[in-house]
Amino acid sequence: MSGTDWQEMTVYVNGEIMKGSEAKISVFDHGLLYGDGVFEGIRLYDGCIFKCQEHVDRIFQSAHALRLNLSMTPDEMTAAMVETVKASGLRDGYIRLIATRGIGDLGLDPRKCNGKSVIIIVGAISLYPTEFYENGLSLCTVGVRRNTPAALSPAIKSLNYLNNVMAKMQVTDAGCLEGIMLNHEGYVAECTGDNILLVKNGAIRTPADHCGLLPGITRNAVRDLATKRGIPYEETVLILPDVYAADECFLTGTAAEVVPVVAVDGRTIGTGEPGPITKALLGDFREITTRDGVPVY
Ligand code: PXG
Repeated sequence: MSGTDWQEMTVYVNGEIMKGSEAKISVFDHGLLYGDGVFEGIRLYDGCIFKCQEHVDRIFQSAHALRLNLSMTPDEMTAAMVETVKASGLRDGYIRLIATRGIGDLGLDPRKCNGKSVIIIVGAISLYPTEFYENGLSLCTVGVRRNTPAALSPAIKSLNYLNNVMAKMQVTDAGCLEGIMLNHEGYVAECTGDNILLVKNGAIRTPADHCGLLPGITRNAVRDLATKRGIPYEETVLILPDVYAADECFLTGTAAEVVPVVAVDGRTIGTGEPGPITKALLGDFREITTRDGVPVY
């Protein structure tokens, strides 16, 4: 999403709801000082928080991996999101859920933190222009490798997103909107903020979690939709030539939904137009967005 009109967004900070222009957190919050926190990006479709349970589960898993005790239960977190969305009055939008280690001192020691910063931001969403859903995206491969899981697992959706930010700069320099990140061994991992999936001989192939990526909630939704259609779905190890030789390629993500890819590193993918399986899954996905979640109103 882009940061337009942040002043007018609705923000929850530790139990209080206010306008974006009034929301403040401490300069001593370790989320700011060290990226010591976790987050989720969630969509609101026609008054329904899409895959709410899955996102709440994932933020709790990310927090658990970082030994960060969230100051509320999953149900309380869902209730806080519902309350913030209601206060915004929006039916369609984007929800950013953030939890940090809270206020500490200027040292790293997490024991000194109060662990009490939960922030929820509700605002409008800016999407990829519709032409990309109709004509497809062109990707490049970036030089920045995805974090090695032994250092900081990409499966943890932490506030330390510098790996992705550095990659995104290369994407932008190359004149693209999204780009492929390889893992530390040179296998395909994912994109800077989206998962990547291929179609080859009628089957879907996507990098397995052990390749070092964020297992996307949108990707899981697409896996379930593909299974319903009887399309084989495999999580495996992929190299760039697999991508170049695919019949179809598409990305999944909360913001992107399902977006076709028609070129990678100057090679045309398939026919050079969004493929039939990609289009079918995009249609299926749009149908579940208002059903598969928690209704707010
Ligand atoms: N990989 C990464 C690295 C992500 O950050 C996804 C895959 C897709 O996961 P979901 O669960 O959304 O299907 C993400 C999530 C942005 C932005 O501004 C993108 C994400 C999160 C926050 C911001 O582009 N994508």
